[in-house]
Amino acid sequence: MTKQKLECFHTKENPTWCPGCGNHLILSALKKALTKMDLDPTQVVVVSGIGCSSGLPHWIETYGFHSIHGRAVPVATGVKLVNHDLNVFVVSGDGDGYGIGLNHLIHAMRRNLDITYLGHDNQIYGLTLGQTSPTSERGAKTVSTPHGSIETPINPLALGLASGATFIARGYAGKTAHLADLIVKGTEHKGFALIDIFQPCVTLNKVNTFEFFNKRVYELTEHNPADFNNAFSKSFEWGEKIPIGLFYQTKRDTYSEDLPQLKETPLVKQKINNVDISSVLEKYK
Ligand SMILES: Cc1ncc(C[n+]2csc(CCOP(=O)(O)OP(=O)(O)O)c2C)c(N)n1
Ligand code: SF4
Repeated sequence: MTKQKLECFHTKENPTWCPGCGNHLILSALKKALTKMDLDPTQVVVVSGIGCSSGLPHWIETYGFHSIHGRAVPVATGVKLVNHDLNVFVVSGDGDGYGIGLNHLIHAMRRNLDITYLGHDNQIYGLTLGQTSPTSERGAKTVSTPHGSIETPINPLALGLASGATFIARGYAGKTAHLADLIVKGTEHKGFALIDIFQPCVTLNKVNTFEFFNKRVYELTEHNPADFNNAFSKSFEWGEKIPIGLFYQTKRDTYSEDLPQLKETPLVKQKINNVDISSVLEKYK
């Protein structure tokens, strides 16, 4: 196989995201990561839900599935179970994945499905023009909470730790090389990789901007990702300094490894010639 070039992943169409949106940088980081891993586009599937961020599969030359609101994880689960040789990515916004789709995310993490989850976290509903989302800060003034949100935001990293994800990281769209590196590590990890990504929405979120994050984010260096308790307390560090990087990584059998029917061979490669389905077909005649 010839080495993949970044251009292999470019589409003829350009993204319709607002100029300067953090999504452009995440797309670029994902393409860089796939190139770095020398993955063939036909071995990659990107599944999304609904939202600005969820348009991403249209703008990367791999297989893709733009599903419905909050349901990217069930679709990705189906793809992975049918052919676990594929590299499956989920792209989901904070409203899509941490709101309407949250139950699916929790169950995929505890099952340790071998999927890489990119949470485009802009702390607001972008596509529907600026409502408060599950990760909006307390006090956030938006079109749906003009007097300030009275809800405590979800902490995606702590949630991932509590739910059994085996790779938990946080990236920032403004640090594209660092993010690409996290995506490589998450993809190479066997098991559920949750990567929450700060993705400034330049049009609707005037608080959590590139300037806001540039001032605050720092890369975790002196941190042992095997230490669950430390990862948990680090995940709550939020204020003048906000950590990004790999918080936690552990090893556990994946869902496909524990399922005897899938352990040896992906479903699509199994011989089904000797299975008689004529009685089933008969029913639907
Ligand atoms: C069942 C259903 N409910 C509500 C909507 C409307 N809707 C579309 S996208 C969205 C939220 C998008 O926010 P987020 O997931 O944060 O993505 P972003 O646009 O910020 O990338 C909502 C509420 C819908 N499409 N379907
Ligand atoms: S509304 Fe926000 S999230 Fe949506 S494309 Fe524009 S900048 Fe990006």
